[in-house]
Amino acid sequence: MTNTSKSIAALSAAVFTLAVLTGGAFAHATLETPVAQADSYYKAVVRVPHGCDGKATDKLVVEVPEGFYNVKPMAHHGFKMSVEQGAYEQTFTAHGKEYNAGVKRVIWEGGAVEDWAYDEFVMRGKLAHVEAGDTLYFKATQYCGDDASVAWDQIPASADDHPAHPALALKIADSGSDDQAHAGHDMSKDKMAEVVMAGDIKIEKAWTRATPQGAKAGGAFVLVTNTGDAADRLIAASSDVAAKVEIHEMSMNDGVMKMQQLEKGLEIAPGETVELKPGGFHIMMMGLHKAIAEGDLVTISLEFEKAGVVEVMFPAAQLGAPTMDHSNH
Ligand SMILES: [Cu+2]
Repeated sequence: MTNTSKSIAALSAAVFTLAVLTGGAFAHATLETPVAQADSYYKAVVRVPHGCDGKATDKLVVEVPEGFYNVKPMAHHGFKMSVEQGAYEQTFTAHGKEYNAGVKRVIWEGGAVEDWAYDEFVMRGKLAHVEAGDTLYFKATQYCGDDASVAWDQIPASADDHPAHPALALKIADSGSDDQAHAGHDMSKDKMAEVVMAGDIKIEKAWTRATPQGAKAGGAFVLVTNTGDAADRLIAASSDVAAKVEIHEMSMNDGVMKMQQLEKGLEIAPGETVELKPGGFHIMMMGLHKAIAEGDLVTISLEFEKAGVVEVMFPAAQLGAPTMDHSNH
């Protein structure tokens, strides 16, 4: 053990790990992209949704799982970054070179993520010695001063097991699967919709579309799946691009298409997938500050009653892509 890891172990033992937090009632620490293809490069974006019961997070330690190699962490503004090297269980080969050891732990410390804030910590590496169906678990611990921490280190015993503090799961997808098309891509380059998890809620295939100059409203669409066993509800949304964002329903009433705000939000029943699409449920951006152009990435925060607030990127398709009449806004 290195000196640093010894001091971390001592610190872990000494700190009071909060046990009052229970699963589902708050957002877990998660990976922004929870699915990737075997043997691909992967950017692990560790999302820290809150502090430790009111206290700011001043340190984050992430363990690099076996199967994720040649890891390079990204510096984080306001934090000092360090790494610990360790032996790989299996030899990793890249460009004809063999590696038997590398970064096994990344530490960001000395900064502050307030309890009311959200932050992301990033590392990049290569997935190897894994196959479709495998799950890699990134164990992460948030420290908040000397007397509080939250360890995200529990590995579910089965698919039905929902521990209170799950380790961050990365599912390895089958190369032919639909999931794979969304995984491992650099959003800014490919403008591909990402797969986002917020607690038990899975959000994917988000998209919006370009709006005509001067348009005051635009729709946004997404697939939302409740992977948990309690109903949740999409209750609100907001974005920097519009004065307000609402959850709408479009329905046929006495032969007339009507659009209205869902005052109580949109229920996502356990095990169900709800598609927000043109002509049905949709997210409505109202009072657009400027036109949305094809290829833009529009960030919308979606708020779920149980899963909490999650930021989702909506890539914009071309103007007029599957039409929807917003004339009654
Ligand atoms: Cu609408």
